[in-house]
Amino acid sequence: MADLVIKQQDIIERILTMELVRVTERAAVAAAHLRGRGDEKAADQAAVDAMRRELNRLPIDGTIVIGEGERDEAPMLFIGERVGTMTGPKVDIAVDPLEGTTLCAKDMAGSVAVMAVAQAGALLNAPDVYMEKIAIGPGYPEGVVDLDMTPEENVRALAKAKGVTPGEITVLILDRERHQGLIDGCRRAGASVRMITDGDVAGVIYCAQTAISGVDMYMGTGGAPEGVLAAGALRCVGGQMQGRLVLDTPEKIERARSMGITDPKRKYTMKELANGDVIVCLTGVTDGPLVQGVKFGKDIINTDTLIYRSVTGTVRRIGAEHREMGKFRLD
Ligand code: VTB
Repeated sequence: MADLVIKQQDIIERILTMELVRVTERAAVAAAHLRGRGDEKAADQAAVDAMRRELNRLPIDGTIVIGEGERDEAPMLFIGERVGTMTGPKVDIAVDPLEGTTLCAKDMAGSVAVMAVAQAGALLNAPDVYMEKIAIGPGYPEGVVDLDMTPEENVRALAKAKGVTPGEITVLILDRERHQGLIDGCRRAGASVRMITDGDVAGVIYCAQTAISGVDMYMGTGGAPEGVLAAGALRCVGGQMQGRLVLDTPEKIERARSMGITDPKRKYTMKELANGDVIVCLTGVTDGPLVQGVKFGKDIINTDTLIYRSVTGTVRRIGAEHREMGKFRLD
């Protein structure tokens, strides 16, 4: 994707920023009703339904470019679905109505409702496949780490750039068997490896908050949709990220080609994953390090949301008290 020059007409109306909060808030509340019930599908479907309803109320001409899969396998918010009132700006939308479905089903920390909105054409139109990812926070020279370097090389290069020993570097990695080589490599270089069971959108964002999270680098293979969402958020707070789709079957290569991806081995930079004016909005479902989960009081529902905007680098935290609990439950 060519580097987009942001023109005035391409800047999404600022007023939308607040409108988006409602979308992830509703999705988060819907999913939170099903926290800890052990039913990932039901929680995800509740979040999808709520998110779709709210999206269709927005004054936008929106297209889902990162969604819940293909039209035939996902009844709602599939790639290519049009959302909004069709009256406002033409935007592309990436959604993960419930990022960390397992975390929600088990009521474990870190599940969120997340979406990104950008000017049309600014988000990588990726199929729902895996993506190799590497991310670090701001303040490092461009290209200090790279997907094509070994884990040892990346750890050493990052330590050198940070002015610390490799032993002082912490790498965050999804706890999966496929990552054993990666984990071993990081440890061989002396790094500490912190594992997460799910939730690599937040995992990437942690890299930009090393002082709080203790995480210097995110590495590993996770969902491509999560990769695009994470790149959008990281662009707002600063940092570097690379992603490469895992297109390991002829079907996936063909699917990607039909979405405009001609080079299946292409390494995307953060800006190529999410370009232009991007707004990323994320509401906690369960408690986590980035945001608090939904709290159900007797008369009030509390939500905690972060909104990132790349064009200004603003991050807003919106704590909301919702008093229309009945409405929240029913509509
Ligand atoms: C990650 C993680 C997600 O999927 O992207 C992961 O961040 C990758 O897929 O929360 P596998 O579970 O197949 O390894 C999630 O766990 C769920 O979408």
